[in-house]
Amino acid sequence: MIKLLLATKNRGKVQELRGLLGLGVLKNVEVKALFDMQHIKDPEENGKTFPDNARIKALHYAAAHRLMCIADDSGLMVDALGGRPGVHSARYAGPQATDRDNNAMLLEDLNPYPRPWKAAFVCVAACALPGRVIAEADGRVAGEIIPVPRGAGGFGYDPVFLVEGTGKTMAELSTEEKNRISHRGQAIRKLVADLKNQGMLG
Ligand code: ITT
Repeated sequence: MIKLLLATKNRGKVQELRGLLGLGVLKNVEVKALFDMQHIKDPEENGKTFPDNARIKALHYAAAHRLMCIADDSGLMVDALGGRPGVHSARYAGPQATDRDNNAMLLEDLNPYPRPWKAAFVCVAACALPGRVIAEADGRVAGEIIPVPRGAGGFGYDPVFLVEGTGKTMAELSTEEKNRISHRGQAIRKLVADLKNQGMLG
């Protein structure tokens, strides 16, 4: 049995990643999350890009726990804001910001700009063994920010992100529907295909 560690402290991501890696996608693989492990210090996420930060997290936890690790660095890029909040999405409204704080700040910052507020969710997933990154993949989904949040699913900016071509916000989709189209779903499916090709996962 191979142990695979999901190197994230975001419970919304854990739920989606478990859905993406479960249901027979992986054989002989036990999927663990950081919450199941002994606590270790977080890495400093000081990369300037999504791939930098995904690698930092995957390498940090792979070395600390001596396990194969998958990390994801993701965020929202808004055209009118020149691509912000980007890699700073988790802490847009400050170091202790909640999802609600971040959404409020985003809508405040977008207020002066004419709609539509075009945006995209971006994700880079990295897989590492202790000391080396063995696979990396990305995903992107287009949409627009709406001024009044809708839906109770997902996490983060999902209630204000209207998914292109669906008429629904990400928060109005079930986890399965979100995983089918999301930035994270795309990245993880590519990552898993690569790892299977390499014979690293069954
Ligand atoms: P870990 O680093 O522990 O994985 P994190 O939440 O800090 O958790 P990131 O640094 O990758 O992770 O920041 C991602 C942020 O981008 C996240 O907190 C949300 O604010 C936003 N985000 C990413 N994917 C999202 C999604 O699917 N739906 C809504 N918001 C998302």
